[in-house]
Amino acid sequence: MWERRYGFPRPERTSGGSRLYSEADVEILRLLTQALAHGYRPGEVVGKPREELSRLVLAASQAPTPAATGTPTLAMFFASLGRDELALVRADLRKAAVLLGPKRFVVEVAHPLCLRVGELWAEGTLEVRHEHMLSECLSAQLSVLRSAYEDRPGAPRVLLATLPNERHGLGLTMAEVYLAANYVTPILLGVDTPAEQIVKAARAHAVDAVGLLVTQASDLKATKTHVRWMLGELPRRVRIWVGGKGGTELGLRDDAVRIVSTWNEMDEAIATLPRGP
Ligand code: B12
Repeated sequence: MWERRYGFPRPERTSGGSRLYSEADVEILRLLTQALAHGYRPGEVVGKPREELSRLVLAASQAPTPAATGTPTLAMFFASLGRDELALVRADLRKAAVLLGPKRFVVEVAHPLCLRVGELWAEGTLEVRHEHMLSECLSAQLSVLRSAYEDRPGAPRVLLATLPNERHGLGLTMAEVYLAANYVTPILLGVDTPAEQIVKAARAHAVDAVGLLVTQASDLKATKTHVRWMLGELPRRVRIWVGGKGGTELGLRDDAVRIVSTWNEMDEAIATLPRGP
């Protein structure tokens, strides 16, 4: 349709009549996809040169996005939680997910809620039942979001797990949705997994990277030992991404290890993954 309407792309044809796209056109098409995801209409962007599209996509990705009208605030979630009104917490999570979409839901709602519930628990404002209930509600909502994505053949794959004795799993579920929303196939192995099983799973699923979540509750010395061992066992092309506050404290220096402590760093890590034809 774009060929007819905008004169772009103009693929060559094989002898059998199939369209044959140049590398340059594919790159422009990728940029166009990103521009559309930022809300541009095809008529505004198709036909623009590559440099202009790159600039426009970069600017759009850095622009602060206004909160969608009616999105429940963090204070509203904690007020409902404090009153044990779980139906309201669930309903507001659903509402936020619909209004914001999966990626913004993770970045603007799930992640801040996760961090704040930890603080409120530490200062004694919320009780254990509140934090556990919120974690359950968040996990359930994130799973719903994840289930909306089909695994795409040819998409890069990232295995997600925590090492033994690390039971904080919400970060993995957030990473799972974030990756799926970025055209990456996440494979969730789960928490408290022996290093040897992570390596076996990485091989069995032919993943491109292994994402480990390391919180401050992790035994950092043991984690370092496990990661070093895994580096020796994994195929050399497989990178290890380390997320979580503990990850920044590990002090691991290896080209195959990437510390992912912000969503921007997650975007950068995703950009390094191989993309199929
Ligand atoms: C949320 C949370 C919980 C939730 C866990 C819910 C769950 N199912 O995971 C609840 C409230 C239930 C909980 C319980 C406990 N917790 Co807790 N918890 C936290 C908290 C606030 C966040 C941990 C987390 O999930 N981090 C991951 C994400 C959410 O955070 P992030 O690093 O900012 O994420 C960024 C990047 O790392 C990246 N990312 C996120 N996930 C991933 C994953 C991958 C693979 C990658 C690549 C990147 C990535 O994306 C984000 C981009 O900005 C931390 C404090 C903290 N700020 O880290 C305490 C904390 C880790 N918990 C702590 C403790 C002690 C506990 C408990 C033992 C308390 C208790 N006595 O019951 C229990 C045990 C939990 C368990 N099951 O083992 C302590 C650990 C202290 C220590 N040195 O041992 C901490 C540090 C809190 C504190 N200040 O005391 N916890």
